Amino acid sequence: MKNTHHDIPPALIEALRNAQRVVVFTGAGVSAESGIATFRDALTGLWSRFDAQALATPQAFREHPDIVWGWYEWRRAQVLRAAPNAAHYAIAALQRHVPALTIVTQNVDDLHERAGATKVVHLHGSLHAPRCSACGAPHVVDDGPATVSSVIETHAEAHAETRAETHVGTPAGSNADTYADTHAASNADEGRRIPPPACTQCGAPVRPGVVWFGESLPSDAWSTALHAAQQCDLLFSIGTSALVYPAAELPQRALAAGATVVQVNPNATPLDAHAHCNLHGAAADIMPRVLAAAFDQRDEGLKGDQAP
Ligand code: BJW
Ligand code: ZN
Repeated sequence: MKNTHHDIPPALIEALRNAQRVVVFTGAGVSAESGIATFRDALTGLWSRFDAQALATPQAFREHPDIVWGWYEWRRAQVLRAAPNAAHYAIAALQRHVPALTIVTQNVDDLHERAGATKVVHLHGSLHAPRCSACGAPHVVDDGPATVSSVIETHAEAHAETRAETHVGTPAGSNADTYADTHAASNADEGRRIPPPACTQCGAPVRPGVVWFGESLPSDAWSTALHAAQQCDLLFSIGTSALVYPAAELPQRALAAGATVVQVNPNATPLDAHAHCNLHGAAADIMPRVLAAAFDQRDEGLKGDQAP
């Protein structure tokens, strides 16, 4: 079933129609066409001199809590303003056609759910579930329109080139003077560095409810995902670089258990050599066509045709 063009192979259509258990494993590429940058895209605007891999660590939060919290607030506001795209809708529609379809996502947004998907397993947590960094108590976020606008506007890209930057995760990142000077330098910059709120139970800083490098995945999410991958007939790996472990094990586990593995990605990944079928292209283009080809539901997966 090797395939390198956009046509949906008949063998895939057949496999999907006959499948009893399907896993849809997604990464940042699925949300790219909703305007949310993928994790390994270079950061832009005010964040262009920062390194996402360095920011997404417990060490960065310990050393620069207001930079890290500000970055996550900026991303959370972006997600609140974004809408699901045709890939999210097509995946949610597939869930209604297949006897059992588990969505396992590495994404920290909620666009699968807003497209109507149910039972979404979040391996890397959520932007919308911050918790205390010490006692773990959940923190209720203020998602009022004024809050969202303020976070977006104080990050306006127009200011990007006019101020000094601090490099988190580089030698400059531990330079307290650079950090303090930058922090004090400009009111217009305030939205970028936001001190995390204090826990109402114990006073410790609240942290984003995501899984950083070096942290364990939530054990219930991981065991559900692993079980689903090992039991499925067909696994789609969509919009992920397949570089981050243990999540990247899931397609390998499915292959080892005898499942058909289909990858949807415009670019090469380490999974190319192992997947039974590589559909090279954007998820928002390909997934509605997979749905239509298998279930003749041409309209169902299209963006906007279903109320979120
Ligand atoms: C499109 C598209 C379109 C574009 N349509 N597609 C084994 C080997 C080596 C290292 C390790 C290992 N096991 C563990 C590690 C260490 C580490 C790791 O994997 N490091 C790698 C970088 C090598 N893993 C961990 O630390 C994990 N924890 C762990 O292992 O715990 C045990 C332990 C404890 C203590 C000590 C040691 C071990 C935790 C990993 C947590 C990852 N968290 C992040 C951040 C979440 C919060 C946040 O978002 O800020 O999760 S990292 C980041 O990567 C994020 C993502 O979910 C994850 C995956 O990224 P994804 O989704 O694949 O995005 P991209 O940007 O990489 O790729 C996008 C893809 O889309 C590209 O392929 C594009 O082509 C494609 N695309 N447009 C379709 N329109
Ligand atoms: Zn607490």
